[in-house]
Order: sequence, then C-alpha cells, then structure tokens
Amino acid sequence: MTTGARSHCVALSGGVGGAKLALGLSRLLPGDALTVVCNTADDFDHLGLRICPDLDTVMYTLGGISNRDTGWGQAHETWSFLEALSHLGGETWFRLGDRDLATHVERTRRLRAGESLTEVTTALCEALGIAARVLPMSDDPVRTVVLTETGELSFQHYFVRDACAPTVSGFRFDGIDTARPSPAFLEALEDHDTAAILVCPSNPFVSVDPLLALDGVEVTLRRTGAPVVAVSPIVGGAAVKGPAAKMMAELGMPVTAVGVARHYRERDLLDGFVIDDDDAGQAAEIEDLGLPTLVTGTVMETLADRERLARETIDFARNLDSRRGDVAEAGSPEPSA
Ligand code: FO1
Repeated sequence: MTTGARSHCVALSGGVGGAKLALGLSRLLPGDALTVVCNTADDFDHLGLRICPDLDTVMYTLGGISNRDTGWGQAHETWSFLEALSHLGGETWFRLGDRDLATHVERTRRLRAGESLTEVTTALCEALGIAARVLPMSDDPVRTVVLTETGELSFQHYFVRDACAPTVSGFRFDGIDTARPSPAFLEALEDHDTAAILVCPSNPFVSVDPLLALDGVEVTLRRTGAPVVAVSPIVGGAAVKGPAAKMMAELGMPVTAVGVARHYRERDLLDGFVIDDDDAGQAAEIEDLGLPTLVTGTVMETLADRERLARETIDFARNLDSRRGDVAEAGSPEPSA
C-alpha cells in the first residue's frame, strides 16, 4: 500500500475461509490499516460460556495460534477439561480444548462485568499481540437458525452436533431486527481512508449474510466511496471448506461461482468479484452481471497463497472505479503490478 492514497482495508469475514484471507491481508498491511469484521451469528451460550467461533478463528489465525488441521480452536491443544466433563456426564459434542476454554472463560467474565463484545474482543486481541483491528459485526445478539426438513436448529446444533446432515430449506437470523452494527463497523465502512472493502471467501448464507442484514450495512456499502470486492468461496463447483456447496444445492441454487456472484449482485453490493482459475470459464457470465472479475488462484494452502491473494485482491479493488461515492482522489491508485 502506498502512503498518501487511501490505505485502510476492511475485510468482512466468517470463519476459516475469511481468516485465511485476513491473515494474508495482515501480512501486507500495517496493524491499524486492517479491520476485520466478524460474523457473530454463529455465537451461542454453551456450558454457561459465551462461544464466538468466527471471532476466535480470526483472532487465533491472526495471533498465529490457530489449529490448522481443524480450522477452529487452538494449536497444541490438550483436552483434560473435556475428559473431566465427560466423566461428570456433561455435554461434550462441542469440543472445547483447554487453551480454547481460557478464551471462553475470560470473554464470559468480561461480558458479565458489563463490557461490550467489541471491548472484549479488543482486549483479547491486545493480549494475543494482534495488530489488526478485529471487530464483532454487532454488540447485540444475532443467532442463525437453520430451517431444515426436520425443523429448526440452532447453528451449532446443525453444524457440529448434526454435522450439517439435515437438508436446509432456509435461514433466520434471530435478533437481526433489533441488533445494531457495532459502531466501529459502520465507521470503518464509511472511513474516507478505506481503500477497499473485501467480502472474504466465507459461506454467503450463514457467515456473510448476517453481516449484510444488519441495519444500515447494505445502504452504507452502496454509498461508500471504497470499492467492494467479494472472493468466491465456491471453487470448481465445491466449497473449499464447510457446507456452503451443500446449502446452495439444497436451496436450489447453482453451486457455482456465478451462483455466488448472483447472490450478492441481486442486492447491488459489489464493484468486483474474484474467482479461481478453475472457474475461468464463468468470468464472462459474471462480467455480464456488471461485475468486473479477477481470475486467479483463490485456494489458499500456503502463507504465500494467502499473501498473494490478498495483494491481488487489493490491487484489483483499487483499480476499480467504485460506482459509488466520490470520484477517485487526485492521487489515483498506481496501476496494479
Ligand atoms: N466445529 C466442529 O465441527 N466440531 C467441534 O467440536 C467444534 C468446536 C469448536 C470450539 C470452539 C470454536 O470456536 C469453534 C468450534 N467449532 C467446532 C467450529 C465452529 O462450529 C465453526 O467454526 C463455526 O461456527 C462455523 O464457522
């Protein structure tokens, strides 16, 4: 990022996919130049503790302590707590490692002491030495309810206890009508210094849609001067991780990058879209939706992949003439590499 021109980047993220791109972005951007806004509709109260999976996946990833194998929880984990809980007949379907447990205990303590989820997250990130700003999408409770053929399920019951097996017919975000975007979330979107707003390759329905459904977010995204670019979570007709592809199929949507592009396009939110080389054949159809499309490698296996995709996505965004907001500054962005 060159100085002078707008230098801040805002990433909208769910769990694993979003955290990978956020890590790439954090390697490119100095600390306060990156804000990661996380979905909190997966959050739930379990064993008397507030669990915030997407916040924790992003925090642990940026803090370098994430469990790369599972995509959630911490590395070098031990399971004494869960073992002891099992002996007491406690619920062990949601696996809480000993290190991870400390996060839930400290977060719950702070929340009970009256801190907002934003304040708690800021304190935890500081303790973990994370330079980027990590924010919950809201300080108010929003809870995804998964509508299935066998009835309604809380998100974690659907995702973990039932292993995403039930057929999905829809989603509901309980609390969305009264929840407000966290103050710093809207400020980041409207910040004149924001050069790009990136919708990370997270599940469009249960990770990104709750963020977008919060009052004021979509209208702010349309109004902001910063280009909004989404990275497709679907590559080659499959989700890189998680149930997005299965959900799309069950909702009768084409399980394609185009399908995801349409999902966002119909609400006029994006200035550009990033798809994988595997799906290059769909670029023309996405461009026909009015979405300039970058075709590149979007599957992030290595740290170098994460950094490259972050750099390419930012350069792509900066070179888009955002359809909204003020005309590009006098110091218009340098041509992308
Ligand atoms: N996902 C699982 O599939 N099984 C688990 O036992 C599990 C435990 C867990 C503990 C803490 C945490 O922050 C996340 C955990 N997850 C687990 C992942 C979680 O359900 C998902 O990360 C999100 O809700 C979806 O993005």
